[in-house]
Amino acid sequence: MSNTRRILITAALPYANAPVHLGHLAGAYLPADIYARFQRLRGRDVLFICGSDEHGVAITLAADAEKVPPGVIVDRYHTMNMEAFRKFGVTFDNYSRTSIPLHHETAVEFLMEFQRRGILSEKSEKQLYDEKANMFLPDRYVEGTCPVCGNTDARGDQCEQCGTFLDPMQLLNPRSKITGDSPVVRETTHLYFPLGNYQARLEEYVRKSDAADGWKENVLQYCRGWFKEGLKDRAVTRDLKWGVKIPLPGYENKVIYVWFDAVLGYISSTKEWARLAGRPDAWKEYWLGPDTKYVAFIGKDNVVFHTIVFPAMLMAWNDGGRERYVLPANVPANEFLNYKGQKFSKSRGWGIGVGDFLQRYPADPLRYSLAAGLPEYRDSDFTWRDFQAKNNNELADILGNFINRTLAFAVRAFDNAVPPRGPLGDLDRGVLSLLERTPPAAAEFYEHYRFRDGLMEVMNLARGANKYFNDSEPWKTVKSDPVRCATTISISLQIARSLAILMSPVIPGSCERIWRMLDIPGEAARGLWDTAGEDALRPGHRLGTAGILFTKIEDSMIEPDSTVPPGEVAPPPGAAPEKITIDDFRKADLRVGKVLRCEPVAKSEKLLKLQVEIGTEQRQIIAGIARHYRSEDLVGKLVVVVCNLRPATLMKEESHGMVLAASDAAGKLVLVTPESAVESGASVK
Ligand code: B3M
Ligand code: ZN
Repeated sequence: MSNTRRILITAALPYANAPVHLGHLAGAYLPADIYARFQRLRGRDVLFICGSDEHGVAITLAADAEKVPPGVIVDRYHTMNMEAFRKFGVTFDNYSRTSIPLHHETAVEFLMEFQRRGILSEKSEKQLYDEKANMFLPDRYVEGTCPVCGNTDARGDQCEQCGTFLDPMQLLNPRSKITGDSPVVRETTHLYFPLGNYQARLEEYVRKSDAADGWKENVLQYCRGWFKEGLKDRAVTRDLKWGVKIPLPGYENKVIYVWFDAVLGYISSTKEWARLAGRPDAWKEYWLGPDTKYVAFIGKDNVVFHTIVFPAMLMAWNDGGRERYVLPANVPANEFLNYKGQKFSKSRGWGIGVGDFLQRYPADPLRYSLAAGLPEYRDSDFTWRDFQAKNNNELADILGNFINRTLAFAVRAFDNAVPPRGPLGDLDRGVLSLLERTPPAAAEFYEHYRFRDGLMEVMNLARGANKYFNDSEPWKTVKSDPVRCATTISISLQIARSLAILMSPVIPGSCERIWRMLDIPGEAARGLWDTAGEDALRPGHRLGTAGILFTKIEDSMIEPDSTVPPGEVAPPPGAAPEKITIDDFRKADLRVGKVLRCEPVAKSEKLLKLQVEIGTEQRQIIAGIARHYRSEDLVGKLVVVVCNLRPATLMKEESHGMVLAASDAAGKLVLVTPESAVESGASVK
């Protein structure tokens, strides 16, 4: 797979009903952009496609709320979001929109082809109807109580609390979003796509694609869940006025279901790209080319549409024998990025908009801090402190510092040119070997959609380079051993060039600046990844002008993380935490321990130092329970210990695990202890 040359990359089409926020970036757009930039650096033929999703109830509800036509809403947010992505540095080859005629034609072509071939069936079904507003209530036009988790604000299409996909008819106590009334039930006719007929082939497709390209476990789990439940017919039309019109008698007041048209938006956006490029058929090279690798980046709430619905639609088309569309080879979906403990959400107005953020800070620190904390395997949190720390301690202190001191030295001691190298010493050989290993190691992660780990590899090179500079002490050797000094600076300049290439998928703007400072022709993004470790700066090469790469972010410039700023909603009381699998739970090694000794931690009011016996082993654990227990009361107690927690140092004391406690109504911590005596070391399941 890794020698595929043509790569089609799509990122989910965001609804044009609100500004995109940091959660969207972390979920799909940043990983997709890093992947696209990385693959271009590897010399692959990349096409990166996106656009606005401008249909569906998400749009009409926003329009209803403002009492304006839907067109006003989509025009506003399409422009705003396209601009936010541009400022964030996302390198879409085309950012289209689903309201354009080309898209409507594409969606109608699919629907009519399916209809002509007898794939769709027409059925009458009972649906909710608002008598006051005189309309059917599809999808999000209804809210009510989730039959699965009891959330009283579940939407007609999905419960945001437990993630279950719903049909409005499943809601308990449904109410109309338009009038607030309880709807009545009426019959209506729709076209249905027989998803169930494709189940066996879809299962095979998911299994084979996973085997070939390593799908993410979270994505596979969603698929398994859907397969287990059994795929059912899905209505592909809706009783709405806004959307893609259907040229069939009896369907004058209906439109195509938004998800049926939205996934085809990837194809119509590619067609638009081809037209704009003056090669109207070029889209076929990607979508119909047998050797295209197609990767669809999405957030986890869109998995089913990309691993089941869209592939089934493409299979159905392909069965017609005219053309064969390529199916996604992988659907990398991230978990959610949270903000102050809650999922970013457009519909609940929670989070930070990309446009707002980029008015205050440049894109690269945001790209870097999001990339370093991507929610690849589990939800992660955006915090202002972390953003500040990533910028100050990593970008500025490690990468920026290394580049600046290297260039400053070259100006001062070598007349702003690359000095010649002398014989290599151990330090030189060590860092050159790190330099040689980094591009393939990071590439291996990036090829497998592990962007955090890939970035970590590259940052380790920056760390290693900084240490090399320190240990080589060029400020001393400049006088004592000028040949050594020249060697150090020559190698450091070489690494600066390599870092400009290797970091460019994540912080492209800064890497262009490093490139300018080194005065290398062309752009860093065009340099080749696979040769990034090679020696490319010739002795005598003249350097450009050095400048500050990253500005430190002061405490006063960031917002507090702990308080809820005005205008933002407080977390809903008792919101259900995310569901985990039994395997997730089993990752925690919980065991019964017996407290052997206990004493307060010096200078701490909160901490106690426990020596705990766990089977044959003894460990020190620091617990924040000094306000709730006296040391002498703990000795002999059985506790439950999380044994495989990473060791931590608290008030200069090492802690190897954590004891479990609950807090009572008054906030007092109560240790969890087995109900009757068990041996220490027994595992808790
Ligand atoms: N517009 C959902 C969303 O914005 C939906 C994705 C469409 S991808 C074809 O999250
Ligand atoms: Zn629910």
